[in-house]
Amino acid sequence: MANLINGKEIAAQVKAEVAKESEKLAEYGVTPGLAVIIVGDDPASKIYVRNKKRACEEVGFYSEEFALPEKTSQKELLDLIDTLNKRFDIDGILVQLPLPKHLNEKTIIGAISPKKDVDAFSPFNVGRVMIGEYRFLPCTPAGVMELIKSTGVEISGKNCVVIGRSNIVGKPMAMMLLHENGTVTVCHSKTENLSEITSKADILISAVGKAHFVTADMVKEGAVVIDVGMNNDEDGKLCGDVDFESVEPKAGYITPVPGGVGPMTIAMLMKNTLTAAKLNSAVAAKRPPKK
Ligand code: BQF
Repeated sequence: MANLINGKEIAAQVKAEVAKESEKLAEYGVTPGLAVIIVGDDPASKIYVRNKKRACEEVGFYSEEFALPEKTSQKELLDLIDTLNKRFDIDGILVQLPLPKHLNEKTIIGAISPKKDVDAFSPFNVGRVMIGEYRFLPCTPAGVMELIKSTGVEISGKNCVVIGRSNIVGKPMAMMLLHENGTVTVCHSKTENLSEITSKADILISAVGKAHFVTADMVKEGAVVIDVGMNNDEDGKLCGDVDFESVEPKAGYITPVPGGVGPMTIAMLMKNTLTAAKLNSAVAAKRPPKK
């Protein structure tokens, strides 16, 4: 039977550390502030935004939600980001993805000041991750790294297989595992002999978006299995990519869904917002805002 990796508990530990540091900043009159922009009314996005706002409250951050209508224009959104880039009380800016189709995601994300880009999605911060010199790591892969570390399993030299090659999870995940000296393979929808590759993985990370995608035959005995998937099963219940029932007995360590990677994504966002606040308050101290 696998050891269950308790993402909720580890996320609580990360948030407790952030809260402690947030208290220290308060002594200097600094309250980290996060702006969350949501366009339209996708129900899943609304839940994610609520989770982020609640986490801000838990760690003592200021948060401001900008719930914009579906029909918001590119210019309106860019103007809002420009305003937030300049505000001294806002340290982190995040645009909840996906955006409605008439908005250009690349342009909008690129408009966020790199110093406030707490999702680390802008080209500058993406490039920083590539060379291993970053202030912010993208929240989901950063959370996955913490979960792997919690097992005590060494990454160095191990076969690490990532299924999925998105800019948000798969690609940065592979880069971060590589920085930890993993031997990294990235699989995707065109990969041939997928199960042959995955069954050699000491550390297997699935970010596919299909329920029951990873089955026991694809998993090496004793492997660390990290499930990044957020899907609904046949009964509409939240589940990951991993067929938990069959994989769990074979894995060495496994994350559940819910309560695995999801809570860590939120915790790492809090960590990034704290980092941003430290960065931006140092700037503010040098250039106090004009009254
Ligand atoms: C949990 C996300 C896909 C696309 C865009 C806790 C979250 C989820 C699950 C959460 C996610 C997924 C977020 C749990 C934020 C993670 O208890 O298992 C928290 O809020 N997430 C997002 O903002 O955008 C997404 C997944």
